[in-house]
This record gives sequence, structure tokens and C-alpha cells, in this order.
Amino acid sequence: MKRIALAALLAFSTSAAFAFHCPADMRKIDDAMAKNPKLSAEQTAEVKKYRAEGETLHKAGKHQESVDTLAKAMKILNIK
Ligand SMILES: [Cu+2]
Repeated sequence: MKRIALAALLAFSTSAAFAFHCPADMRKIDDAMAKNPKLSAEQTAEVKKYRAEGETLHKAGKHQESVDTLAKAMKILNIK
């Protein structure tokens, strides 16, 4: 069942692929933050800001910008 859903998603357009990308990135950021990473207060604030911005952009349908913004947070967290 999961495989079928994935295949259907992959068959979609690029924008749909990005629509799937953002929540995956947000989850990675949330997971990394849940592990209490060694970040300065400034870095933590930045990650939270980019995470929130990414979610807003995603909801606005700006998936490429969302992915780019979330990537900045992931870079601070040193995750991919
Ligand atoms: Cu998105």
C-alpha cells in the first residue's frame, strides 16, 4: 500500500515532488532538534526561524523556496 502511494507520488509533477520534500525536511529538522543538538542560542533561533519560514512557504505552495529555506536550517544542524 505504501509502495503504491510512493509510486503515485513519484509519477507526479516536479512541484508535487517538492510538496513531498518539505514535510520530509521539516521532520528531519524536528528530529534533530529533539536530540538537543549543541547549538548556540543564536543558531537555535535561526533554525526555528527557518523551520517556521519553510512551513509557511510550503503552505503557500512555494515548495522550491521552502526546500531552500529548510536547507539553511539543516545546514546549521549539519544534517542532510
Ligand atoms: Cu512544500
